[in-house]
Amino acid sequence: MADLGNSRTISVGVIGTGGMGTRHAGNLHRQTGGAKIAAIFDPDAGRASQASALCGGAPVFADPLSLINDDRIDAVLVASPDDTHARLTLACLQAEKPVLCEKPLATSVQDAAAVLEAEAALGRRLVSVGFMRRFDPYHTAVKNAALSGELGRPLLWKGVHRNASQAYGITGAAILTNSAGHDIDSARWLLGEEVKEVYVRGLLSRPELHPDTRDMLLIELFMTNNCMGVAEVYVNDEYVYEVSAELVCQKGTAVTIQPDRALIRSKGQRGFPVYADWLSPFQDAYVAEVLDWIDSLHSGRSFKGATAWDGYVTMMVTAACIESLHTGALVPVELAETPGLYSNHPNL
Ligand code: ISE
Repeated sequence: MADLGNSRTISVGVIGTGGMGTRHAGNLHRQTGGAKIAAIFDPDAGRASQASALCGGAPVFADPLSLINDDRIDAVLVASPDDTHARLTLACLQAEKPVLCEKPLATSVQDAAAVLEAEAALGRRLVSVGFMRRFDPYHTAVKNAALSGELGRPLLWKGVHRNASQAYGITGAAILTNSAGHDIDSARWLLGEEVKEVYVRGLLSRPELHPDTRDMLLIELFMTNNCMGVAEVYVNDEYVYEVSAELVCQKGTAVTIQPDRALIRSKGQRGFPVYADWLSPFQDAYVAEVLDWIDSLHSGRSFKGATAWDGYVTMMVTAACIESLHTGALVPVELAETPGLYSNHPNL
């Protein structure tokens, strides 16, 4: 792998230019001095060339593997569909290139474990995972309040995660993998503890939806050190994208507030704007995430966000949640000791 720990510009290839990949590409292009978008791939050529135009005309590649293996590319950002993440991340590890992979790291425990093993075999951390709430100023304020010690020991994490709508037919398992992974990561990160048992219940919110859909999920997490988490994940509320996280501690609480920056008075009403998706409310977090990633590549220090271990653990917990949803049972999460490669990470 090229030595990135100097002042030259890091050439980043972006794989996947849907809403998320295009947002990352634009943020990297506009906000980071030390990096440039040097390659784009998307199976939809129109989308790829639109993203390229946004980033100063970065070359569009014909396939993701030639992008990863191109000598001019120093680092890769993967924002393709969920079920391609593990395979593309493995290809980056094989090419010994740093990769920022959107969540989830994988869609099965087996694939997540394969990434972890490949990184362990290299003996250095090249994989970063895009759990962007770790960079969100509202979530980090809650984390800092807990770390200050002023609130006493955290007892309970409470999450709300709502989406306006989902594709017809989406299953509870897919919602747990794609959406609830954020909440699992948020609970681990804010409580500073691992999940040891899960209990999940799900409802179909309307009779006209596919019978296998479970779009209102209640997730209970029982953590190490005798604390707990509970999340409502409701993904068809028809009105808003909304996320919050609260820590209830022995002597106080801390909760994120929605990033509403203006009180709007209009049409006989006074209120706050709400967002249809996650891109605007988490824009600051996405920018902070890519800036930290690029800075970590320049300086050689660790990325402050989630590692392959966090991506793997989230997949382990997700698989337990899917089993609980399907069986109605309390399901244990059997985690091995944190491997040495990840044990010095400041963020669990
Ligand atoms: C997306 O990555 C998110 O950030 C949202 O919170 C989530 O609800 C959505 O399903 C994800 O794809």
